[in-house]
Amino acid sequence: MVVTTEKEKKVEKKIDELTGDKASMEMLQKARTANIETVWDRHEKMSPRCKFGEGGICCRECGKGPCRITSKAPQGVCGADDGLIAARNLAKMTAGGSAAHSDHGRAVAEIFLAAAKGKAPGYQIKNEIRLHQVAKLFGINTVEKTNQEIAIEVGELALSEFSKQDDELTFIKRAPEKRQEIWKKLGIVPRGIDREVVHLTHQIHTGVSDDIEDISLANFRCGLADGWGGSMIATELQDVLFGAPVPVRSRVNLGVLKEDEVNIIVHGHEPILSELVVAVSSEPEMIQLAKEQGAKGINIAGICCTANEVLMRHGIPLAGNFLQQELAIMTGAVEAMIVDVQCIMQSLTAVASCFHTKIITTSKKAKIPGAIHIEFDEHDAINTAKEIVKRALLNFKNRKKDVVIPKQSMELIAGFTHEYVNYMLGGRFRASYRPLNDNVINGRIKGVVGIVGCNNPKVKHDAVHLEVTKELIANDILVVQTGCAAITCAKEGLLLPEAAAKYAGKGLAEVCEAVGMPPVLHCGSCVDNSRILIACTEMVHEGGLGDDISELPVVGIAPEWMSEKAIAIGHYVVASGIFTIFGVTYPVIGSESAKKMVFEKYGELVDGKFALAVTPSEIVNLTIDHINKKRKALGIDKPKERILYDMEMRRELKF
Ligand code: SF4
Ligand code: MSK
Repeated sequence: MVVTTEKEKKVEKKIDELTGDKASMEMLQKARTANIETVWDRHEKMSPRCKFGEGGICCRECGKGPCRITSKAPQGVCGADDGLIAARNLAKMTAGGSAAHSDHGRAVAEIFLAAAKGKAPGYQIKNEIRLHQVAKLFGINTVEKTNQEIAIEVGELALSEFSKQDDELTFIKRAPEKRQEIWKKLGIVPRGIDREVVHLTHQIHTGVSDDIEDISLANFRCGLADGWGGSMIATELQDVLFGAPVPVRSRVNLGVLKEDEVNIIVHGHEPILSELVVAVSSEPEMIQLAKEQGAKGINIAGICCTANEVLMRHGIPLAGNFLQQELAIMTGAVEAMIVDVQCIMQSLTAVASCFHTKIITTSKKAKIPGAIHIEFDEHDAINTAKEIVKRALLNFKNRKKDVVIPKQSMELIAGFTHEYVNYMLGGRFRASYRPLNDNVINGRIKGVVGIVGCNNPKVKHDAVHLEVTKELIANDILVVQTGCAAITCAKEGLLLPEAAAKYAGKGLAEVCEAVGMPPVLHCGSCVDNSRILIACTEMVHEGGLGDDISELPVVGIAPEWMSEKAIAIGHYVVASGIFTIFGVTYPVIGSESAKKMVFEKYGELVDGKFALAVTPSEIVNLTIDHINKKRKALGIDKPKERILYDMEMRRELKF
């Protein structure tokens, strides 16, 4: 158990400076009282941060280093300057983030193919309509083929996307033609995903490319391989295998945990095992076992993006976002936390050791000292899921007395895919983005903003997300969300249709009320940012808002980002032509030339660029300025006067 010493306690910040979420405040107070260290304590101990590391100008690429750039030593031992070092470090983050998302996509493709071949009991193709849609995207001739044959072809082609040596990724052709032309001209159309990650990692190895523009282009190509490749494959195949999400009601925050039931938390990113955990937990045999242990039932809840996945498809409640993973254990009411990959803190086992909670790792890629490892086996996945759930059930009797579950929980509606938005706005028989485009053109909706990404203890938990989101919807900007950002806004009630009347501007509220939708749309997990790319593309194809994504009044924001995956996402979003604002910090701030590259030159290259804005008002101002600029360029900046027809004018209408 890691404890906070008395001396350290003296410098502790007030809890309400660390998080804006009341449930988290209560659990943080419990942690402090019990001297249990959390992410915020460790963050505090890290201060002051190394300026070289923070600015991206520390290089440890080789044994001659580490080299730190100062005015007295403007080059590393090998001659690398600050710009090169920062650009290489940044690209390394994109490579790491792309690898993580894409390996998720690969894991889904592997299980998809095994399921199609009948070699993965427990999995079957749930959505045949989507299967045919995805087959079409891959150019598969489906005539006179069984669904099984089609699924095998889809699975094989999806897996081959990772190893393409020279051919471009299939889903690239989904982008607007003008965008594809830009990518071709710059030579950044991505090839196989594995190849792009390896290429970029090679290019930034010491003594290879010393040209930061050249590195930036490879950085874009690797990011595009993630967004229009690995992540998109994950999203598409998950929708076929597990079913495409449709709006679903559920609840969010630590208050979803139940005192009288066995609480199992699924945490991480890949829904492959959690889908089966959800399925087996409702089996009578399991419920009976729970009752035999003295519990009334089994309650599954989620953290991070595994949570978003099972929420969207099964209505499983969200226990919280990234910074709440330790706090969920602090309730003393969690029998097991089942983790897969990504965003899982090593400290979970230390916190769990103070309670009865079992941390169960399930991926061969993700092990934690002190956790129980029950490896997921696709050939026997149901039994793996049952074994894990049983461990949780048998642990109920070990609960200690200090169970405290915060009361806070909020209702939400999640699961707005770009396909569903079609139906929601256009109606079942006229599915189309026309109403969205029309409302953007007539100014009821000023623009669309994607607010995505993590929490980061460097800024007050949830606070930046909430302030930015509320201010944007008040300014008639429709917000779409994924990841932990979506969980944050769910906790505040922003994912409910009623939020429109309370928080949205008049125009956006009118649209929301007419359609019955929330002003903030939950679009899924981190890999589902690919859904936002397709939604933007649909807006372009629908017409009236320019020929390219870069012409749309849209902005991407990651207000509380922390993961390398955010940098990868940022690069494919920027390369897709979207102005993208990062909060907290940006990892090249120590280098003037690297800053010039990402904050200015990127714009000249791909008509999308990054900006760094830390405070909510800076973020909102930059966003609204950009949207106004785009509206002006499209000639839709002034509200058109409504023309009222008199009888004579009506007679002249020729129908
Ligand atoms: Fe230093 Fe160059 Fe080695 Fe980096 S690659 S550690 S700058 S010598
Ligand atoms: S889970 S990547 S903390 S959004 Fe996708 Fe949240 Fe960021 Fe992980």
